[in-house]
Parts: sequence; structure tokens; C-alpha cells
Amino acid sequence: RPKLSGPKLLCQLKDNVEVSTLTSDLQPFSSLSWAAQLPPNPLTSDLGPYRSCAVVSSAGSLRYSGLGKEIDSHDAVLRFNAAPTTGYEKDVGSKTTIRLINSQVMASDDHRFLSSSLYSSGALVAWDPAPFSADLTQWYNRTDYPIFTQYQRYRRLHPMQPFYILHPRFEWQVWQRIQDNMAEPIQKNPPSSGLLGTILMMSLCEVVHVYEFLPSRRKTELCHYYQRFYDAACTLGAYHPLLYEKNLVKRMNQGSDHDIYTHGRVTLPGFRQLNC
Ligand code: NCC
Repeated sequence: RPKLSGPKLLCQLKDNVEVSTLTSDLQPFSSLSWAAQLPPNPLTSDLGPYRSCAVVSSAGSLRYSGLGKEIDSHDAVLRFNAAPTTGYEKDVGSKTTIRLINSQVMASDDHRFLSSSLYSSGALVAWDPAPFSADLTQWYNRTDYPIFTQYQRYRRLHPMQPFYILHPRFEWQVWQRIQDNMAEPIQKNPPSSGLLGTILMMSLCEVVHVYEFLPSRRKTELCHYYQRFYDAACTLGAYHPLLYEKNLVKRMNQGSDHDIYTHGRVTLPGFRQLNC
């Protein structure tokens, strides 16, 4: 299989991946009693367009990066899971426009999802690993973590905060782009939040800057910038096809290798900017 160049990869992504979210009119949800808690419109019609955006990975290499001011200078900032800003502003900034969370975070007691103020700024977007090619009813009856019960509880407590759930089709469309561009078979687990969030922002922004997804010279085994926990698998992947995701992002990067080395910064065009 020939290796596609960066511009071709970008167009392939734009043409084959759609950021879709669950809406209140969608079966099987539309016939459930709580359907009205789901947004009436998809995320992409409510949020953006933004000019310049930042995606902040949770990597330990953000520690001592001093990137906070640069990150906050973007029009919109996406963060992941339980990654805090309080106490880490110098390195990661303080603006949160969108927070992408996996269903494990919503369900685990440690993260105090329903009560912590960590989740209260910006719009929330949740996702749950669904089995490859499962339909929505199959997934609804057997989610990985109780994403829907937690969603309903959160919505009752915070009815005004925008809160979307990604359609599992999006996860697998992204997965297929990774697989089609790799010579060997990759594990049938969904891509990490990092890549899903990057592609989400490519559909909302003119230009997307991703920080410490491709590690800089600060590369470390420290898993997260906010926790004293060391594991190289956080950067290289185990459950998620993270190494393959990073390979793809490296090929699509329009910034310099020097930007990666010094700032851990990748620059990607928004889909609307591409002439495919
Ligand atoms: O660790 P996590 O991800 O929350 O990180 C968000 C995204 O940042 C990128 N990352 C992170 C650390 C690192 N050293 N290098 C990186 O490149 C990755 O792209 C990652 O997706 C997830 O993807 O949702 C994940 O969530 C955690 C965990 O569920 C949450 O942090 C809540 O505790 C997963 N960890 C475990 O299940 C133990 C992780 O595998 C993926």
C-alpha cells in the first residue's frame, strides 16, 4: 500500500470522517423518556467556526513547558478528561472552550464527575468505546461504561451547560483512516481521546495547534502533567493505537520539526481550509 503524502491524508480524513453527535430526534433515543436532554442540534452547527484553536494533550511533557500564554491566545481551547488548569496555568493556560471526556471518567468515583467544578467550564463532549460496527441500539444496551445514566444525572444538575455525546460511527471512521494508512493490522480499539479531539477541532477551526501529542524535547515517562504517575504506555499506547495515531499526525503536520522539538507543537489546517 503506497504511503499517502500529508495533503492527500488530510483530504482523505476530510472526505471520510464526519464529527457526528447524538441528537434528540435520533432513533433509538427519540423514543426514550429522557430524549429531550440530548441537544436538538449537532455539535458542529452549535460551536464555532473558530479561527485559531489549541488542543492540549495531557502529557507529562507539558510540565515546565511555559506554554500557558500561547495556549490561551487561541480562540478556542480543547482539553481532555480530568486534566486541570488550576495550579498549572503557566504550562497549560486557563481557557477551556471544549472538554472531551471518555465514559470511564464519567463513571469512576475518583473523578467526581457530577460534583467537581473541573467540568463546569465550556462545552462537554463525551464518548464511549462501542464495538466495531455495532448499531446504536446494541451499543445503548451494552455501553462500555454507564455513559447514558451519568449523562442524564449531569444534565439534571447542570441543565444550561452544552453537553454532547459523540456518535460511535465517528470513532470507527477515524480508526479506519489509521488502519488504511498502516501496513500492519492495528488493534480493534477506538483511537485515543487525543486524536478524536484533534479531528473534532479540525472540523470547527481554521487552524489547529496540538500541544505535546507528538512529544517535544521534554518527553518524559511522567504520564500526565497533573499526576505523579510514571508509565511510558501513556505516550506510546497500549489499549489505544496511539503510536499509529501519532505517526499519522506527524505526516499531516504543516509546522516544522523544530516546533515539535521545542514546543511539542503540531500545526494542522481546518477542513474548511482544504481544497480537495
Ligand atoms: O490519559 P488521557 O487519555 O486522559 O490523555 C488525554 C490524551 O492525551 C494524549 N496523551 C496523554 C498522555 C501522554 N503521556 N501522552 C499523550 O499523548 C493521548 O492522546 C490521550 O488520549 C483517553 O484517551 O481518553 C485517555 O484516558 C485515560 C483515562 O481514562 C482518563 O485520563 C481518566 O483517568 C486512559 N487511562 C486509563 O484507562 C488508565 C488512557 O489510556 C487514555
